[in-house]
Amino acid sequence: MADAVDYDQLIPNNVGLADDPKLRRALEAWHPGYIDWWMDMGPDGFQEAEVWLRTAVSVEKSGWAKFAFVRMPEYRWGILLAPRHEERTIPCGEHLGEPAWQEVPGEYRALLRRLIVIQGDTEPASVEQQRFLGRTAPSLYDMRNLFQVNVEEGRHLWAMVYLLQKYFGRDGREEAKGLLERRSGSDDRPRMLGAFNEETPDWLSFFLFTFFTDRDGKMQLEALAQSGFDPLSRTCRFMLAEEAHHMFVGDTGVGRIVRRTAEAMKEAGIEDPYDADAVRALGVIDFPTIQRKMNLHFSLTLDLFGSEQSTNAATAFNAGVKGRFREADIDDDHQLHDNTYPLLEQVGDGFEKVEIPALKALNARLRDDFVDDCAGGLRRWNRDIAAAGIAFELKLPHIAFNRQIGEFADAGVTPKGAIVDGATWESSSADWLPTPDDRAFIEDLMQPLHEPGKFASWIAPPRKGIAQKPIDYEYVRLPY
Ligand code: BYC
Ligand code: FE
Ligand code: FE
Repeated sequence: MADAVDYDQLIPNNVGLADDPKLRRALEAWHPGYIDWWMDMGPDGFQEAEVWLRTAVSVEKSGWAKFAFVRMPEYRWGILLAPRHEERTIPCGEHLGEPAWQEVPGEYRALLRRLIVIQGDTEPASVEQQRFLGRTAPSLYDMRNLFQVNVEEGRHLWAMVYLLQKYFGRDGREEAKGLLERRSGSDDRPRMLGAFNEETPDWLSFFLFTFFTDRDGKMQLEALAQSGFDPLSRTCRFMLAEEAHHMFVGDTGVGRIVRRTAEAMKEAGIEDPYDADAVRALGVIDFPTIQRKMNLHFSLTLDLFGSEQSTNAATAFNAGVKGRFREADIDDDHQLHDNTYPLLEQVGDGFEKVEIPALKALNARLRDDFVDDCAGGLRRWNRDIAAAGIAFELKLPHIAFNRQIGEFADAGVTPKGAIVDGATWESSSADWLPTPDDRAFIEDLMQPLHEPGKFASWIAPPRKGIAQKPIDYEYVRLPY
């Protein structure tokens, strides 16, 4: 079977590594550095634990994963591409309709390399950011989900390193090395994109990160899955299968925190969501704090889409190297020479949609698609708050709020979208973003719970376990 995954190799793969000794040597030479990085920067204190993890064993739609207890450093990080469609053509840009490339076109080599390196850089960055969270896991179930996400982000790094080493020769090998050298938050060698140098200090941040930032990952992977460079497309299509679980972890994680707060308030007869002292005394996280944390993670994630108006994005689309979200379903000429896109801009003391050339607005468009994709989660969370009879609604802040990149980088804009002067911003930002007090409260709350089936006071149990196992399954066997 052409797409069967070969697990007899040091590096499991379905890319015929056994028949490509040069590439195999390059990857095997990179492997020890990867393991060193994982031991240094991977889950701190849990490298010996046995974790109920899924490993991809096939790229078929059904039955692609198997579950087993694995120590994370022994996880079988593999190189897996979704099946090739022989007839696939380039879906956009000036090469529209031409056969997809199986090799890197010389003229787009630098462009492709840059996109692959940026994608690759985010994967280990997130593992670094989440490194200490195992210590404060609210349950074994949650700890297992964290580690599942971590090993898969590690595999996503392998996925990009494979492309670099197979298709980009010596510079690819250099870039692959660099991916193991940069560090999230480092002063001298930081990760490439802003949000990946921020901290993920607690589990509310982790769940918001997987809800928002992994969802940027999903959107970017969807756009790269449209690439005319077929190996990149196939790699991203397979990564998206794993990404769905990361989004599930975020969506249900925030949802369970929200549900627990709503239940606890109802039980205690507290109706005022702004009575933070009373709510916090119940051992749950008050909604305004959740909202402030959400404001932060949402705005950090929006910056990852780059400038709303971008010639880089136009170039990548024109070249057929990066498409739009669900390119094939969009009803236009897929070249965008004459199309416009309504871009939200600051006009005077308000915001207006201004039609600009669609080619220049591709980052804004993907960001808009992202915002739409977030709506389902918020709707579900708010339903649970309303069901408990509490008058509070979680809302995404305005897209211009707290931005560092693009159109709104210099604007002072409130979560509701009011434009304010610098002094007002400074004096009010504590209402909108997490405060040191919020942080201290949450840090205090994050006490580990390692008894199967038990959950910390601030989070509801999940509705069901993982892969048919019960909720009280011992998902992580700790070595002590
Ligand atoms: N921070 O035209 P511009 C994931 C730079 S997440 C720092 O505005 P462009 C994951 C930009 O590089 C998905 N720098 O933007 C999630 C450029 O620099 P140079 C990751 C930034 O290029 C959770 C300059 O500003 N994948 O997978 O159109 C866990 C002007 O660029 C930032 C990708 O992002 C920033 N936020 O778009 C684990 C896909 N934004 O070249 C994993 C690949 C922009 O002038 N990357 N800059 O020095 C891309 O498609 C594009 O590079 C970007 C930026 C969308 C990121
Ligand atoms: Fe990833
Ligand atoms: Fe992810």
